[in-house]
Amino acid sequence: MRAESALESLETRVLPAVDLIISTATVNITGDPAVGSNQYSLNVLYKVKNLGTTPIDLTGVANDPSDNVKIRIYASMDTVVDAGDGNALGFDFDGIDNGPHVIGQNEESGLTAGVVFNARQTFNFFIVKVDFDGQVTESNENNNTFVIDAQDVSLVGGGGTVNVAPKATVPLDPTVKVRDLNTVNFKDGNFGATVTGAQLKDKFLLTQTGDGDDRLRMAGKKLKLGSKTIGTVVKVVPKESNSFQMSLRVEFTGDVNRDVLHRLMRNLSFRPGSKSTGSRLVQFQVKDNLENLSNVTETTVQIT
Ligand SMILES: [Ca+2]
Ligand SMILES: [Ca+2]
Ligand SMILES: [Ca+2]
Ligand SMILES: [Ca+2]
Repeated sequence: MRAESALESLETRVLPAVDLIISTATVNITGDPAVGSNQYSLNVLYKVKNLGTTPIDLTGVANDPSDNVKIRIYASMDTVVDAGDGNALGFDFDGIDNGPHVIGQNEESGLTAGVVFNARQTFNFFIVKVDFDGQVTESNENNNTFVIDAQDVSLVGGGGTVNVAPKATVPLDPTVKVRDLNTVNFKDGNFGATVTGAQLKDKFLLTQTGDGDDRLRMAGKKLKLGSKTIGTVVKVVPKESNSFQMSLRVEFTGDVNRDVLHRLMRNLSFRPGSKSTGSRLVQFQVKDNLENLSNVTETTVQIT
């Protein structure tokens, strides 16, 4: 009898509690901006979990949004939500409001959704926050955020083989694209191309594109857009002492938007010497304005 009453009094001391967290969240790029735009298509996924002992109804009365638990995705320079952090998407998420959606202890509820997002340099992190407006009283109000680092830069391209005759010229990767949600100006970053297994007289060439203020070209050690110098070009020619590795790197010293970077990468060409033979491995890599390095793309050049 004594043991039983002790157990009963222990049970009555366990306070009912709700504790919501974001147990997982991801943001993936599913579509790239059109020329002149910075608008990406994204797929957002999140899951809300109840760590508390009391079940919680996430949507309550059907067709009444006022009692729904809402999730907001903030855009923040740091990993903490504070007053200056805006709503990254311009709207909030909640569950389908067609009646109660109850989650008990350790149960999850979430969604995946396609959204659009304008890349910008005024944030580094997405922060997903459940119950951002305090609809529910929780035993822990300080664990409601989930931080997603949005600083990465990546390249999509490479993988193929391009054929070129000696002394002819071929663009190395005419459809390569850059993805970066928090860099729209690559000033202070760079672009590098490396050719392994080069031979004497192999060369890089940049095909000139655009007219007037939009004309992009290499002039000696300068990358020029119209009359403005926007980059410094460092070329290494193939020779025995560097194991016949040739490279080209452009350090961006002026404004370089996504479209200009694309024109640079897509119009960078390779010209083998008149006696060149064999194949070359070509690698591209980009560094963004925050020193983040992209993946390395690889293309093969076959001299035919
Ligand atoms: Ca919580
Ligand atoms: Ca509701
Ligand atoms: Ca912040
Ligand atoms: Ca970036």
